[in-house]
Amino acid sequence: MNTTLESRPTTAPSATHHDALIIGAGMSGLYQLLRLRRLGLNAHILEAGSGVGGTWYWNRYPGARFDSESYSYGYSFSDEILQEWAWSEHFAPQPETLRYINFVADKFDLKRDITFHTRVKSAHYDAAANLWTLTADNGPPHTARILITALGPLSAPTMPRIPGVETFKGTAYHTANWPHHPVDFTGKRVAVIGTGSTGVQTIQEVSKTALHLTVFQRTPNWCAPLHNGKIDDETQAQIKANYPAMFARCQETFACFLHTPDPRSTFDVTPEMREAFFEKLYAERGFGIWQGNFRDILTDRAANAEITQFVARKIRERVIDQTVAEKLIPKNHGFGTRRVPLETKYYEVYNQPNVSLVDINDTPIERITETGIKTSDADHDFDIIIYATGFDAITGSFDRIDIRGVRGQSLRDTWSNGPQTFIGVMVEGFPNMFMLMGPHTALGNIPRSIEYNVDWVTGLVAHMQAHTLTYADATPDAVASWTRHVITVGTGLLSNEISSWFTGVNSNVEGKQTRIIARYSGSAPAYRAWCDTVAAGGYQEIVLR
Ligand code: NA7
Repeated sequence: MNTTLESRPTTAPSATHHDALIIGAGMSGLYQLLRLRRLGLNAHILEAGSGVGGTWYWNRYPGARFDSESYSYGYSFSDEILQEWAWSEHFAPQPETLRYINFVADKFDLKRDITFHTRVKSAHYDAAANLWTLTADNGPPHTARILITALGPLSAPTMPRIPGVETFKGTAYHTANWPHHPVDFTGKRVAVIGTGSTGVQTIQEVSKTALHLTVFQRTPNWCAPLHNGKIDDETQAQIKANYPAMFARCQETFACFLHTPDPRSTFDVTPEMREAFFEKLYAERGFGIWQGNFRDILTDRAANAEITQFVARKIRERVIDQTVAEKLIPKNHGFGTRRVPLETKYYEVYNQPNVSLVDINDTPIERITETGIKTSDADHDFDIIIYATGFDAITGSFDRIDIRGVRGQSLRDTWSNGPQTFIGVMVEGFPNMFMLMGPHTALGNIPRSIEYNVDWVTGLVAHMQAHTLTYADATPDAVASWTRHVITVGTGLLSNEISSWFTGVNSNVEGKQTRIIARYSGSAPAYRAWCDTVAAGGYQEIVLR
C-alpha cells in the first residue's frame, strides 16, 4: 500500500501500528472503518466488547428497542444492504438490531480489522513523531497517524451515588451492562431505579412477569405512545421501493427523523384545530408528537404549555389512581424539553396490582441494603435491582480515556468548562484526532448524523492523502467561532433550561451538575451546510501540512 498517510512509528517499537485507529465498533466506527479501508488505509478498530454493535451490543435490557422507525435508522450507504435486510417491526427490538449490525459487519468483512475485548485507556499524541499512541487494558500499545473516536454519546453508564450499592446480596444490573443470557423475573421482587427512556422500556417489560415491580422515580418524563407494529409484506415491499425518497426526506428534516416541525405556530390555529392536531399526533407512530409538532412548542413557553397540558390530560385518563397519575406528571419541565420516552402501555402498568411507584422526592432513598432499598419511610426487599440510571453523556466517554494533545494537555482539562470543538469533529491541539458524534455535533436520528459525520471525515482524510498532508489541526479561531455558534443556536431553547443528558448534567458524576450546551441544537441541514462550506473552501479553518 502506498498512501501519503502511511506512516512508520519511530516510538514504541513494540507497538502495533496502523494508519488509522478507531475506538469503538458501533455504527459509526464500523462505517468509518469501511470508508478508510476503501481509501486504501490500513485502519483498525479497538473495541471493549466481545462483538460489534456499540449501544446495541451493551444495552440488552428487557424491552430495549428503537424509538425511530427501523427503516429510517439503518445505514443508507449500501443498496445491497437495504434490499437484503428486512426489518420485522416498525421499531425493532435490540436483538434484531444487533443481528443487523453483525450482518453489515460480515457483509463487508469488517471483523478482521477489529480487536475485541480491548478497552482503550489512553491516547497520547507524540508531536515529534506525529503519531498517536493508544494503550488499552490489555495487549500491546497501538500507534497510528490518525485517531478516530467513535465512542458514542451514550456509552459511559453511571451508577447512582447511593450509600450501600455494593452491599446488596441479590442480583443487580445496570441496563447498559446487561448480561448476555436471559433474565427471568417470574416470581421475583424487582426494583427499577430511573424513569428515562431506558427505565420506561424496562418497566413495561418487567411488569409483565415480575411477582412485584417497584419503580423508584426521581423525575417523571413526558412519555408518548410508540404505536409499534409488525411490518407486513406489502409494507415491506413499499419500504424497499421507497428507500431513496425516505432518506432524502430524512436529509431535509430538522433532526433527520421522518418527522419535522409543522410550519404553523401553535396559536395560528383555533383551540379546536389545535386539539385535533395533538390528538392526531398522539395516535401516530414514533416521534411525530415531539419532532412533528407545531414549530414553536420547544421555543415558546405558552405554546409549550398547550401540548404539555394535553399530554398531562392523557396521563390522567390512562392512570386510574389519580394520586399516582399526579406523580407521573412532570412538574419541572414542559413536554419535549427532555428526550421524550416512547412507550407501549407504560402508564397502564401503574394500574396493575403487581406494580407500585415510589416517588423518591417524597420518601428519599437512604441506602441500598443487603436485602433491598431503604427509603425514609420503609425497607423494601428485592431479589433484583435494576439501575436504569443513564449515562455520563456526550463527554463522559471521552473523560474515561486519558487523551492528551500536542503539549501533553488533557482533553478532560481542555473541556473542563464545557466542550470546545470545531464542528464537533476536531479540537485544537489534538491533531489528526477526528470525533464521530462528538460534543457539538447534530445528534437527532443518530445513524443519519453518523453517516454524514463519517463521510465528512473521510473527505478530509482523502484531501490529506491527495495533497500529501500528514497533519490536521483546527485553528483556535475556528474552534472559538464554532463553539460560539453552538451556544448562540442553543440559547432560547427550552430544552437547554432543564437538566438532563441533553445539557450534560449527571447527578452521579463529580463536576457534572452545571448545565452546558453540549449538543449542536440547530437543524441538521444547517449543520451539514456549515461543514460542506468548510470542505468546499479547502478546509481553511484547519491547519494542514
Ligand atoms: P436518562 O434519560 O439519563 O435517565 C436516567 C434516569 O435515572 C432518570 O430518570 C434519572 O432521574 C434517574 N436517576 C439517575 N440517577 C439517579 C439517582 N441517583 N437516584 C434516582 N434516580 C436516578 O438515561 P436513559 O438510559 O433512560 O436514556 C438515555 C438515552 O439513551 C435516551 O434518552 C435515549 O436517547 C437513549 P433524573 O431525571 O436525573 O431525576
